[in-house]
Amino acid sequence: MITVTRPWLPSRDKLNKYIDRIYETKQLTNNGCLVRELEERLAKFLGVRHVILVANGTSALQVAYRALNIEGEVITSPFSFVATASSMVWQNITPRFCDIDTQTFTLNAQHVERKINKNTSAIVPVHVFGNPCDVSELAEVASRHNLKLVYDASHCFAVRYNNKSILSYGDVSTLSFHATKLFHTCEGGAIVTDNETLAKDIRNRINFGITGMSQVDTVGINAKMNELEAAMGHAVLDDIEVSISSRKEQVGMYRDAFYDLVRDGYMHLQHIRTGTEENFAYLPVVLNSEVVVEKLDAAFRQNGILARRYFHPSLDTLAFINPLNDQCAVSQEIAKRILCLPLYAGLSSSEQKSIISIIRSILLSDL
Ligand code: T4K
Repeated sequence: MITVTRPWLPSRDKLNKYIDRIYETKQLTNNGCLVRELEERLAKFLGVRHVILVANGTSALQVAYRALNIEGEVITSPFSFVATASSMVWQNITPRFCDIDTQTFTLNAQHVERKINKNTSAIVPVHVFGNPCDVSELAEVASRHNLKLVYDASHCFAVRYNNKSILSYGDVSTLSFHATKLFHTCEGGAIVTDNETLAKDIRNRINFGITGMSQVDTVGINAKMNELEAAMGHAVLDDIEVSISSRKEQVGMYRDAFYDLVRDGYMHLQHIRTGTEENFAYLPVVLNSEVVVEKLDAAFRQNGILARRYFHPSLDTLAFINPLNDQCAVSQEIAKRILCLPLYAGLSSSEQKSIISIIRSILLSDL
């Protein structure tokens, strides 16, 4: 089976080198040395000030909302994985969905301002598939209305924008290090911020609010990463350049192969914002109708290929996370017509050629 992604698996020798440390220290969790060292390595590699490792990308969002006192209504994107919005509802925050841009698939910053009311406390845009949002416009809107700005940057490991890490925009950015991500720790995530006081508060909150042997200062939760996950993170980080460059080659091959299909209007690709250094984590294609998507998906399955309809359905169509019934026509339309293609180190060029040939035969036969 060719699946949409496959986790990067470092060599057993490399992983064992880190796991040996756990056997030496006998520290399995609670801020052990592998977690601390991984935080330092990641901060350096990503070019950011504070990286706080957590249990997963969803808890990264939840802790960030809590630490920033986010409540009431939050403006966010309907074109994302469900965790972006369900993490809000879980904390009694009401998501207000604002539509996306047809080309970049990120929040349409001009529409955001219209959704702001007296109950709004934050904006949570998503750099979807690693494509940067309109960060300067969003920063202006947030500052004009005194709102917190939290980027769901789950797809953005190693993405840079205008010569700096995309994670350095906003009050906080969150990452997912799930097994399906470019950089992973099996399960895991991180909260990234430049603000020292906030970083300290977040560190306390992910460990039950405990600040000393007999001291608990605030409401916290258990959102810690453990040492085994950190060991995997170290080993994956050792190989990250290889993993990115192999994806870069594959994305190049897809883009070249789709040149005429895009030119002749059979599909369109996400417009990557100028000034972006990409991480090649996803390769979404937008087809002309849901019928074509279903046809292609069926042809793929017949050939043992499992592409994925990320992100379908559009989150504004889910009543349990959209109590105020916001409607986002662009997101609904893109969600129906999008398909993410297989992309991972280890996908062979002959496998990629057969994926491309199936796409061409379905799209060109659909005249
Ligand atoms: N915000 C955004 C924007 C996100 O995209 C996500 C997560 C989050 C927040 C929340 O972060 P976390 O709390 O998850 O850290 C996957 C992931 O579970 C999820 O992390 C990710 N986004 C989302 C986009 O994709 P599924 O249900 O599509 O995964 P699954 O299990 O179907 O895996 C896809 C393919 O990957 C499989 O067909 C085979 C392959 N695979 C998967 C796993 C887990 C493997 O080969 N090995 C594996 O261990 O959600």
